Amino acid sequence: MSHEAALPLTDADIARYRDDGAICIRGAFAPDWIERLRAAIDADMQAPGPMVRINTPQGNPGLFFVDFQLWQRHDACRAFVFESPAADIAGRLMGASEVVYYHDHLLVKEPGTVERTPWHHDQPYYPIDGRQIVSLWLPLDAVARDVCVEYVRGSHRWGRWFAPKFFRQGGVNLQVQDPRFEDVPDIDAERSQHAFLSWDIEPGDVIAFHALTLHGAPGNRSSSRRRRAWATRWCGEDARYASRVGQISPPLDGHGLQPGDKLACDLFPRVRPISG
Ligand SMILES: O=C(O)CCC(=O)C(=O)O
Repeated sequence: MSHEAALPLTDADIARYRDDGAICIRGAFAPDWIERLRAAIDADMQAPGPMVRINTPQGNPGLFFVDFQLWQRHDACRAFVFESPAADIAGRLMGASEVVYYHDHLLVKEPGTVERTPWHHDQPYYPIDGRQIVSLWLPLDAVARDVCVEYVRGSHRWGRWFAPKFFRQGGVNLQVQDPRFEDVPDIDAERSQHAFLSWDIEPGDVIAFHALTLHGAPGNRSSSRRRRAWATRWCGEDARYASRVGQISPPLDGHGLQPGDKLACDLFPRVRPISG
């Protein structure tokens, strides 16, 4: 049986992803994946990677912990990239015949964390042009809707690119420049003008969203429930390396790509179809 035959995705899901820019796929990953990834994430928090970021100022309750590239350090994360249904889900949503793994991003909000994830969309952080870029936001804990990431429905089709900012507020900012960039609108002030998507979500479910879909997240008001989420980023064959002026995030380099190149390389492995 091919991976695709077993996918928990219908044509209606794919059409909704294209229209709305974010969907929740229920029961996409078996409990064994969740157990293995939880262990890897907890190990990573004990011994983080070189790009770790703490977004909670000292003295504030909780912890908003961010790290990257777990697939390079943890066997379970690497296995998820190459062996789980994730690559096939990403490929079908993008309508892609090739799937390249771009990077991963761990976002943990411990109980009591007050820091919001600011409104943003992801593609302006990346040196990538093209439409085939999807993220899979995988919670490793049950997440209530009032803690879940919120998505502005259809914003990936606005044709707008917003300047990227670090999630930690009040510090230095990312200085990526591009003539397309404008400031992120005050989405909270204009809530009545938009439709929002967010879900009560269980481990095994996953949210898939387009790299231009605006999103943000509240803190974690729960006094007892962790909010561990691991987001993996996937590209299709239309994605091309692009030069950017300033600092991209995450700062992944050493790939040797030139503007216009397809992404597949050692740092961004092609996972479907398997090369070599
Ligand atoms: O987990 C969060 O708080 C935000 C997630 C996010 O911004 C992302 O996955 O791009």
